[in-house]
Amino acid sequence: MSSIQVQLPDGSVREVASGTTPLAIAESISPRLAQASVVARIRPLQAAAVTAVSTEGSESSMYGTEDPHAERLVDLTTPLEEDVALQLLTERDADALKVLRHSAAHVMATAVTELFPETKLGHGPATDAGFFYDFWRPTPFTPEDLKLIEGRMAEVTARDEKFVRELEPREEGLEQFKTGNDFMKVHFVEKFTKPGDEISLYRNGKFVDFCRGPHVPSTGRVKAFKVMSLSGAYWLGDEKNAQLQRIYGTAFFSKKDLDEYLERIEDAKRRDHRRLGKELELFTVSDEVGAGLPLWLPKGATIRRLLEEYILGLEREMGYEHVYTPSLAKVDLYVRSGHWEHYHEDMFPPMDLKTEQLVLRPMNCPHHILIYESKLRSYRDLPVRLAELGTMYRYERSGVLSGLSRVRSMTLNDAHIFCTPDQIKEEFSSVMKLVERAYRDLGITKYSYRLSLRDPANKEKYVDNDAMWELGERELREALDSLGLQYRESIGDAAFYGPKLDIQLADVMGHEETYSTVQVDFHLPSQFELKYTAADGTQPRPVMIHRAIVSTMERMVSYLIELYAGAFPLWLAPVQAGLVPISERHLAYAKKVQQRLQNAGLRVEVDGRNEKMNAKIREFTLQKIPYVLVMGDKEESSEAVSVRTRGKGDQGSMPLEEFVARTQEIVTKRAMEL
Ligand code: TSB
Ligand code: ZN
Repeated sequence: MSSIQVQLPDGSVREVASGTTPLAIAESISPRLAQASVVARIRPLQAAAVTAVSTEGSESSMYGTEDPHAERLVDLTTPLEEDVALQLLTERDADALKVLRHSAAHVMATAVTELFPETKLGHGPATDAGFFYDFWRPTPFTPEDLKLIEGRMAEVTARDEKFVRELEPREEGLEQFKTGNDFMKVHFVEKFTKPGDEISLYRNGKFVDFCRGPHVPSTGRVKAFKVMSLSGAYWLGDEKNAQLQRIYGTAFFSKKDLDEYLERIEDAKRRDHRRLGKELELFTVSDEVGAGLPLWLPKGATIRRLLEEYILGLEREMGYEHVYTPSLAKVDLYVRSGHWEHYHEDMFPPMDLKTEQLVLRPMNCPHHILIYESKLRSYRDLPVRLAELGTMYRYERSGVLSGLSRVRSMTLNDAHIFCTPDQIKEEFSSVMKLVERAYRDLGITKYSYRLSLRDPANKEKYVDNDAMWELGERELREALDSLGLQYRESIGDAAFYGPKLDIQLADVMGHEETYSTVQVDFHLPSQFELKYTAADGTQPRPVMIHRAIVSTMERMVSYLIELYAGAFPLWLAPVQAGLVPISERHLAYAKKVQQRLQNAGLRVEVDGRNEKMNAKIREFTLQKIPYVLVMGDKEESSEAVSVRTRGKGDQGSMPLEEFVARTQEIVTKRAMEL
């Protein structure tokens, strides 16, 4: 029998008989390792190029034929027949989790076909959050069915059936699927294999599925799982086709991980800004206005106004000049800037007025450029920092719209800094200081830096000028390094005119979006032939820095709603105190207290309804209002209020003036604590 070389991660090489399995090698190292192993990663040793293997839920990676020399995952029971580098993956490996989840999809399909034998199978890949399986069945699954399926899955895992790979001539397999009316499997076999191939099937117990694998050793490994939800989808995404039922599930290696995940989902639901936006009356979206065009309700508008006033104030301190410009312009302006060529897809179509064509602006930069141009600038004027809460419109596709976080009409805390090349670093650094200051005041603590670069191959999306891109990138990197900031890089996320430093915030589920951004641009100054008069009388071109500190009002408010789960710090709370007169005869005193607090700059609501005191307190509490002030005879006679603080409960009576002084201090300091 011939032998092969197996190289282990520590560099050591074992010579074993050809056909030895990763499991056997694991056992020869230690029985504990064999127990702990889930799946193996191999790389043929003569391979020239190494491509990472992914078990992500795309069809092609499930069944597709790929480069035989690439790194790939195999079952622990796959016979090794060539020289390979071998890595045994345990539960700690992210790829192992994906394999587990794909196996969990098979467990689900096993349960479904046992319970509902008429079901036809589609495919069942792992996803970032778990897995799903697509089924066809004449009747819809009910929530009770899902419970049954989950119960049966537990039985399938308790049976601890081995996942066994079987190879079968393609034509035989096809024949069986055709006889069984398995139209989706027939489609997959025909799509991913060719005549003469052997096809790969995985069996556990009586259940068989067309699948490229790999899988965990047995169904018993799928211990911590849950059936999550059901949705409809058309076969191949075409509404003329059969309607499929997609059942989503998730799986983890341990109950603890599963519980943590479920907890996180609950938390995310509780914080979801779309839900809180409704409950707390912050914003609404109306079908009659259109998708992605939110309406700010009075309380949401208050938060937005506070945020706007806050950032305008900071900018004034930092030497920005504020301007106002219209939300539309002639198409020609955007042709000149390059938006028309490179950003067209994100713009609404122009309005044809016969004598001219107007278009809703997707960005504010060209308007600010014209303001820069409106007079001669000398080196002494630079940097010129033009800022605006600029409203802009982007044609985001309907599928990506979400509440306030991704919209079609938005107002950006925008500014364009026109400076000399020498001033880039200092300007960049003061923008970063502004970001840090704003995040501190807003209570944002978790963020990361992303250097967003162009994709040099994509000539459509990015201005074609290598020298310019290299310069912009170098400027940004140097500026980042001089501040000692850690960042990661992302190819293909630059603006069409230049590289950006993006500041990424993640939501509860770990989903990231860009908020603040700083962008170095040599392109627009050149398109508009911008100049300034230098000390020596020459007319060099300024550089532009585009920057947004708190992003769009929409996106930032959506973030703050979720960050605080609607319980805003005092300075941002739309209503800061809810007043509860104990009975009707205390209403006059409550109105007097309201007046006093409003004069002190506080936002206050009185509940003057003829309701029980506790009902009123509950209502204000549900609205997450920071303070509920209760007042009866005792308070009235002593000019006091009885204070209930959000999250802290009943604090007892306090002189009104003391309450005013305390709250004013909290607001001024923008303190998080009440
Ligand atoms: C900073 N011209 C620059 C500006 O000068 C510009 O527009 N940059 S941008 O295209 O990156 O957009 C700025 C910020 O707007 C983004 O970082 C993001 O936080 C926010 N934003 C972008 N698209 C949307 C959207 N559809 N909904 C909500 N906010 C958005
Ligand atoms: Zn800009």
